[in-house]
Amino acid sequence: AGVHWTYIEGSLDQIHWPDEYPSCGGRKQSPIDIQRRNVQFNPHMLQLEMTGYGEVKNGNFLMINNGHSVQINLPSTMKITKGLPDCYTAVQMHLHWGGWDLEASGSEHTVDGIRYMAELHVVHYNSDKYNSFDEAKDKSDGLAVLAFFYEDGHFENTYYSDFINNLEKVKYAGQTMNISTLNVRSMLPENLAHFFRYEGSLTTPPCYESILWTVFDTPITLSHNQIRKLESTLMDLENKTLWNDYRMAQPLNDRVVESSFL
Ligand code: B30
Ligand code: ZN
Repeated sequence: AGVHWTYIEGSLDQIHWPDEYPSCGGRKQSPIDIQRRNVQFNPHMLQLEMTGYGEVKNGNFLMINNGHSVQINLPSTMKITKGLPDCYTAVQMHLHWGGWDLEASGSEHTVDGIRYMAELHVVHYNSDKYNSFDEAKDKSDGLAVLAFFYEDGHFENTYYSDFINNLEKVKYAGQTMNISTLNVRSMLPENLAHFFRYEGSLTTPPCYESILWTVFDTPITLSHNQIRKLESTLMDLENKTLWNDYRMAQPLNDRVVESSFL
């Protein structure tokens, strides 16, 4: 108690999360390694319908360095209305990444053991069944997260320019800033048809097993410089560079990963 959890260093690193947070030792934990040869094609899984993901102007969206990631709080007008068992309302999005001095990748999910450069999580709660994220976060049908991989390419992704430039303004843990214009759809891959689905957990303590995960196969491309800027700008709770904020793959146990494509 009193000790904040960490990823690698410190007395409450990810190996020891279950000591303080029992759910972290559960049988439906995230992330996982997705093995393509073992996924089950489900032709009934349709592409998600998302409303309110386009450009929002004159908003007031908080961007936060919370010491273990950079997060943008999302407007409740962003919803997933089809393609999941219920309707889900967006809460926040954040990223997980590697470290620039090691040229290390930092996605949480891996595919056939391959770790991507970074990973975006768009977090939603089940607004058909619950009144808030807090009420939903520990319920088995409470949350849905959309996960997207980043790879590095030759061209700058101009839809990420504002986000990357703003990182400097939330350099230190606890710093926040307001964003007035946001277009989440433009920050996602064009093709949203190919995805994996499975039942898992929050990838950080308290690791509640409450997330229906949708992991998209098509990555988002950022330039090498943009990824480097993400990996090197922010500082953590101890004023060290905030990097390698990913959890290792967890056992699949008796779960099945479904895919929307063959
Ligand atoms: S994830 O998408 O599975 N990585 C939370 C939401 C999504 C994921 C992980 C965790 C979450 O809401 N955690 C509880 C809230 N946090 C505060 C916060 O906003 O960022 C409490 C905390 O860790 O101690 Cu950090
Ligand atoms: Zn996450």
